[in-house]
Amino acid sequence: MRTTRRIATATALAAIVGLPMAAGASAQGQDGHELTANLTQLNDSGASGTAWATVDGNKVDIKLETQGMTAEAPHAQHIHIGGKNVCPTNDQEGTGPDGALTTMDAAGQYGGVQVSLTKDPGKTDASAALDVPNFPTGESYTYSRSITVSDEIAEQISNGDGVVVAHGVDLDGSGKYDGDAKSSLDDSLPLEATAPTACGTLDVAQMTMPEGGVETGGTSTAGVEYPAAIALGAVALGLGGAGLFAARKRTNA
Ligand SMILES: [Cu+2]
Repeated sequence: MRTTRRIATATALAAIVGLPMAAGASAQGQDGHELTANLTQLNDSGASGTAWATVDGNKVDIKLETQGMTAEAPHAQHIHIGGKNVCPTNDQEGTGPDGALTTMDAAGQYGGVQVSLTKDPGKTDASAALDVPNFPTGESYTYSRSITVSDEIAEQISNGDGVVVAHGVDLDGSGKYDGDAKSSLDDSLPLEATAPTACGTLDVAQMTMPEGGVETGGTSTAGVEYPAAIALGAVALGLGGAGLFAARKRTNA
């Protein structure tokens, strides 16, 4: 009798301990505070990427993985808010040389900088929009940071009103940011340093942020929908980034 009671007690304890964990996991999904963005190229940059964001109160955890960026060059990156919440298309003509799209050319579409995705210890508000030393560098990089934002910005991002824009593209193939054309944001910088290179709208998540670090992100099965998302991504790679973007928009509509 005594043994039976002990087992029953242990089972009850397990149920009690297990319950909050299960409730927490489902509540996170139902709140709709998980968002993802598929970044596709602008300015024929060849750049692409994926962003995951989770909003919890005033805290935004964001992770970004990129490919095909201008190598050995810094990439300013931000959450833009306040436009029409859309990205320009890759073939949209701008006011730069040979129709290059400048950051300001598309401000009406993706809005202005509200969060600067700098590395620690860089500031993360709009004042750090061109904090070049604190932005990630390289052809493909992974960025991850927990950022505190205002109530208003947290709500806007939660609602799917944020757009992730990465900047910096070597338009003339010289291997670095140069040329006579000046940045639309700061005329002490070349246009190439700030021209948008990839853009994606932060939509309510269809895939879960990878657990843990970069190393496990690509193969994680922690999020149930993530393996399917990888398969979708692989198909879309064959079709080109724009195909994925169009497909996602139709799915969301
Ligand atoms: Cu930006």
